[in-house]
Amino acid sequence: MLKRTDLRGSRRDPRGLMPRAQLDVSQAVERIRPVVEAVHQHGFSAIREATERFDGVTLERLRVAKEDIAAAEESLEPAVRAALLESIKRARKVHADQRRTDVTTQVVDGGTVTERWIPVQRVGLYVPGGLAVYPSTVVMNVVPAQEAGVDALVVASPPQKENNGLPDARVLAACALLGVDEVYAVGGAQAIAMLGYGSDGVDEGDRCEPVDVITGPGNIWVTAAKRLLQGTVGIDAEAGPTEIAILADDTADPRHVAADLISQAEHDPLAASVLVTDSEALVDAVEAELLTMVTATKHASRVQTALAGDQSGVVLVDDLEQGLRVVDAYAAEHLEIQTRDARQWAMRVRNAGAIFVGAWSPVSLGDYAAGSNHVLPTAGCARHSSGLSVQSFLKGVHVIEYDEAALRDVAGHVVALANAEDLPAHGEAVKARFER
Ligand code: HSO
Ligand code: ZN
Repeated sequence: MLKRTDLRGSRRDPRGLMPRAQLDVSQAVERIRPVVEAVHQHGFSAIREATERFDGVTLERLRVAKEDIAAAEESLEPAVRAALLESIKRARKVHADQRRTDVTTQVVDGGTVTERWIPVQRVGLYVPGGLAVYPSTVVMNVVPAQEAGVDALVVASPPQKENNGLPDARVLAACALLGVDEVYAVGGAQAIAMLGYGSDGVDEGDRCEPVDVITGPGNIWVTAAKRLLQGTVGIDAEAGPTEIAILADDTADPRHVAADLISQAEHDPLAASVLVTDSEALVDAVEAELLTMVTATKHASRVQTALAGDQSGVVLVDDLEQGLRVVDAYAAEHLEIQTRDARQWAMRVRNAGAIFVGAWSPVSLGDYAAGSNHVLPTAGCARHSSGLSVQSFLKGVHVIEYDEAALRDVAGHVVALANAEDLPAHGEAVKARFER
């Protein structure tokens, strides 16, 4: 079911040889541009029209009433509540440790530079709701923003026909458990535009003020809209269709490997599941497991499409050294290491959104309850970007304070550089302080 790419004996750079989705966000940007522009110009009426067209829901208001959020929390199944609370607790523990402290550097006597970490003021968190609904994503977005000290948190999530045009009840309940009460029943590109530009609503209480940063995963249209809004607002790394890569040797359990490949394929027909191994025997065993497991799984057709797609496959390598080069070139959103000495291999990986070490750390654990964040860079963006964290909601600001003697001391250098750049007024600004 998985396409095989045999890189054994190949000395070529593996980057272009890996299975990867052909989806092109820049084309999607052109498709959603009219929606985003309409929301920018016309606000509520454009959001309403787009929601009718894409979600088949007629919006009466943008904002979800507080009573509806509270009711969703009350109706939450006890086991799901307990799981969400545990997930929140673990995520808080990890993200609290990511808080930054301001650092003051004494550059010279009388001259300091302090780096202050200041939270952004208002953040919009997008929670998808297409093929699946994602209360866990509420946790993964809200917890780091709260730990960063963000003042205002807003959630947008698509309206569900089955929930009277409200976002999914479990998403609303997760908001309630986290103390978030500004929630909009808007999804897709129109939600990103609403968060970025703000929008009027049916009345004053229904307005959405623009945010400073938008985070959260989404489908290609959401990702495209975030790319379009970047600059107007800050965004986190682009998180598109999910990916799992597994680096495995002959010690890996084929059932675990197959189950984990299926677990992320379940998200989306465009999801990518990639196995990188030096063991042909493992590949055969995994294929055999997939045959029975895929037919038995609930979302079999979605999983089948994802596994058979060009973005998924098996990559055969000579040894784990080559395997390491391959997974680094691929830069997966999630990378599992199921090998001998797994931790040692994991410590040598450079490019991955998150790394899951050994037999007992599957990606599903990280999706829900490891304490780590599951909003991670996809499509190779792990080469340059990090997953969501407290840092995503902080800005570092330098505060410079020199006294007279310290400025006098360095004045000659400032004047010399100013003259070298033919910007003499820069130098004058320093000299003026010492001439009388
Ligand atoms: N694997 C997804 C996150 C998720 N999985 C949410 C289940 N629910 C992207 O990291
Ligand atoms: Zn997942």
